[in-house]
Amino acid sequence: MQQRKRVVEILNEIADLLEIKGVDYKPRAYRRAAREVDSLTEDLSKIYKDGALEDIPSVGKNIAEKIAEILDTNRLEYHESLKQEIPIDPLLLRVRNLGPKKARKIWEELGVTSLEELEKKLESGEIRKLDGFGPKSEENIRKGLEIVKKSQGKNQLSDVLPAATELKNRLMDSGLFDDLSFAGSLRRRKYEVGDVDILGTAEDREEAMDFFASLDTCDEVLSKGSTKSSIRTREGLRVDLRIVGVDSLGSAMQYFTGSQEHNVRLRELAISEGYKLNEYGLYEESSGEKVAGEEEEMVYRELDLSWIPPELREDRGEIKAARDDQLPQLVEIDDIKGDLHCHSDESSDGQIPLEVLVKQAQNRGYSYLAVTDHAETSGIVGGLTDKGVDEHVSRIEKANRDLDGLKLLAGVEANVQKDGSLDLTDNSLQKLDIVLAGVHSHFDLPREAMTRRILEVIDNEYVDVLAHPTGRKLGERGGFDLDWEKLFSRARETSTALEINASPSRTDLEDKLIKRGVEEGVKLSIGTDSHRVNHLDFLELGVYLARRGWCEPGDLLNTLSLKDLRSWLQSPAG
Ligand code: DGT
Ligand code: CA
Ligand code: CA
Repeated sequence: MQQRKRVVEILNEIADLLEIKGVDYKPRAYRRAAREVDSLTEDLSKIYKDGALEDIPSVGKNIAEKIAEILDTNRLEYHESLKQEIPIDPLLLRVRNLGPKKARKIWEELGVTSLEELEKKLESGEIRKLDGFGPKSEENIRKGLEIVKKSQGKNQLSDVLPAATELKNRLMDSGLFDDLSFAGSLRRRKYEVGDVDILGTAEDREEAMDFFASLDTCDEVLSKGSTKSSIRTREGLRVDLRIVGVDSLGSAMQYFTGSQEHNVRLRELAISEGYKLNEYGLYEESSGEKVAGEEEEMVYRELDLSWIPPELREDRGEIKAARDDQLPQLVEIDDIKGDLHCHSDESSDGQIPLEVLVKQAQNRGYSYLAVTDHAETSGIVGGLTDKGVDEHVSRIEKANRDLDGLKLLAGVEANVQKDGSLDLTDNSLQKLDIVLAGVHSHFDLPREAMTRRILEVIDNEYVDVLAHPTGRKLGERGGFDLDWEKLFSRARETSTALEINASPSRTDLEDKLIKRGVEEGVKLSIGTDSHRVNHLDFLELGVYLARRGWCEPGDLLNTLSLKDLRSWLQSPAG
């Protein structure tokens, strides 16, 4: 799993470096291959073992050999030599508004190869003096830089969770541990995770730690002791393992799950109630007697709180809610009846044939799946036109005739134009079961204009769901500047759902805004925005995100039965 990521990363970096060199079309070949490898559902090392690398679409002999070298040695000579030639930190290229041409220019003229140097040159005003840059471009680069800096050292949950789970299973399989769980941000299911925290008990701590440090995925042992050890894996992920005593497992879980803000608040409460709280237990201040430690739930219980699901532990009112017995009954994966944002191969950037979408939905036991292809002008030619909508609807109808227990919804992801209008006529929109509308251009409008634009979309009687409402892309661009109060209340009034886009690079709405939406009584809709078959798995991430946003089943469209969903979609306000 992680090896695949490493291959994808290297292929993309090669493309970046070749672009900086000004090489033609080769970069595109590497990028295409990277995309294909990224969307494989089969294990890459198995494909390699079977000698079938060249069967991967867009992978020819040359790239196949390179992939093999990465799988064998975890590095690639060709990549290393390119990096020598062009010493630019790949992170620099992630800065929005700094394409390969500009990156090359600031490297050649100002010697900038890293984020730090870029920041210095922005501050000294040297960037704006370069040909083709100017104050506006300086400002944009500065914004882009902030975003890349913020995501530095963070990993997406979608990458970390499978890798960490595999590692935890291997530890467990050794038979040396009695019990192992995730703690930290991973247990809280944050969409970006710094390091992985694993916590457990073991009879022979030394032996257990020796095993951990000798895992073949371990690239470097950062520290090693009998209660805590840290390693860096070959894929660059840092993992902290803590072994604690059985009698303090619960309080250690509580402490190391965090968040730090939640812990500070909890400790304050404990003190005000006459207790002392740390990772070893909850103690009565006066007598020193330990009243909880073995079980996490008891730590909360003794403080007169109900147990707080880890996703809520961010100091956003969860402790008061736990005290008042007002915690939400969070949505669970089993409550979900379908995916409301998927692209078939009718979208030019989509790759999933309709039959495959059907199969995937059936495998997951969905009652419905919305096929929401792009409309024509979403910056991508080859989307649905008004004429295409008729064909799309009849294709979906035809597919539904053979289906039992699952229905496809004929949908579209229409494009929001600069003035808030859509790129399909009302006549087309009304033929569809579900209409998503999303912004794919003009991301930088000032607050007032952007708010007016989005309200226009919400007011459109045909729009059911506002797709990826903030437009953010992790590590690339921030969300729109919007008047959220207005937006939430109008969405509620018009029964327009706001999307929880589960695609890892979007995670949009984010948890804080989801929570506010829930408080305002707005409906939310989880969609994976699948373009490749393995993207359908993102649904799970969408549920974690919804839980972090305090969503109960009733807040989501995805928990409705097909019948109720249809009537919600058809009701005049829906
Ligand atoms: P990350 O790794 O940056 O995604 O975020 P976390 O939350 O996993 O943070 P991490 O790995 O540094 O520590 C795990 C948990 O341990 C953290 O959520 C709360 C607890 N913790 C660690 N250091 C401290 C501390 O100095 N004070 C308090 N109150 N809690 C701490
Ligand atoms: Ca952590
Ligand atoms: Ca840690």
